[in-house]
Amino acid sequence: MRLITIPLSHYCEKARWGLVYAGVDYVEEAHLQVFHYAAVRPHSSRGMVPVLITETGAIADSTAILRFLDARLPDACKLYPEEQRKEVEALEDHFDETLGVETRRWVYFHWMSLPAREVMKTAGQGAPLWELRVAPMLFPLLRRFLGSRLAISSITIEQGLKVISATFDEVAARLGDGRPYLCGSRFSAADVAFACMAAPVLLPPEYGILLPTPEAAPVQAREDIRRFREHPAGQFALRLFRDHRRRAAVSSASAP
Ligand SMILES: N[C@@H](CCC(=O)N[C@@H](CS)C(=O)NCC(=O)O)C(=O)O
Repeated sequence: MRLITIPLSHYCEKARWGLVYAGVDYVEEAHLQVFHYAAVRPHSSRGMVPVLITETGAIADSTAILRFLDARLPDACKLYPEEQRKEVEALEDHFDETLGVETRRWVYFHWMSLPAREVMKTAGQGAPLWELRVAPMLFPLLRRFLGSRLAISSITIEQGLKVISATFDEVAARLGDGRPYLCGSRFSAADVAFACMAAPVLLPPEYGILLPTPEAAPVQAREDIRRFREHPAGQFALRLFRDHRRRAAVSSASAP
């Protein structure tokens, strides 16, 4: 299978996580933001990544990809266990549509303030050489386009931080009864979605591309990262990355 990505995207990270978990061999076709349109438009009218190209067709959207992969897994390893399907799906949608939107806006706001060369070191991993050569020249235009596409302003960032904090608090409250995962004793798509959507403000070392360490993040972003990393929900997401990010379903299910 072939996964078309913007490598930095946390929605793409969710699809990568699902592919590894399902034990699927795949190649990643990475593109820089905006350059990705040419690759995905034939498969997704919305022009969004991730898109998974399979033998039977293209699947756009990280949730659709996880559901497709889940159909291949034995019952004991499913990311959408039948008896909890509704709860898992509702949480996954909630994290994708609220937390993910705000953490993405936050990360672009801070990283786009860096020089192109710095941004490219992280965002360009795996992208074609020609895109890496052309992008720095277009950087002021890209910055303006993305700023308007993602509605980035100091007001939206401030409001977004409140949404991120509230979601972290909700997650911490849910885990307050001592359960190891969001829906109880079983690792599910809700955990994958939360960990991935939270990743931009946590910078987990196990992420599918190399992220900067918190010490190397833009100065103004460091206090938020420290705060979210120390939050119980941040600790939970970091644990999910540590314990589950690279593990295939079978070994995960048989783990103690
Ligand atoms: N709900 C979608 C969201 C995907 C999404 O927002 N992808 C972003 C990358 S982070 C994208 O392709 N943006 C390109 C654009 O909006 O032009 C999913 O879960 O896959």
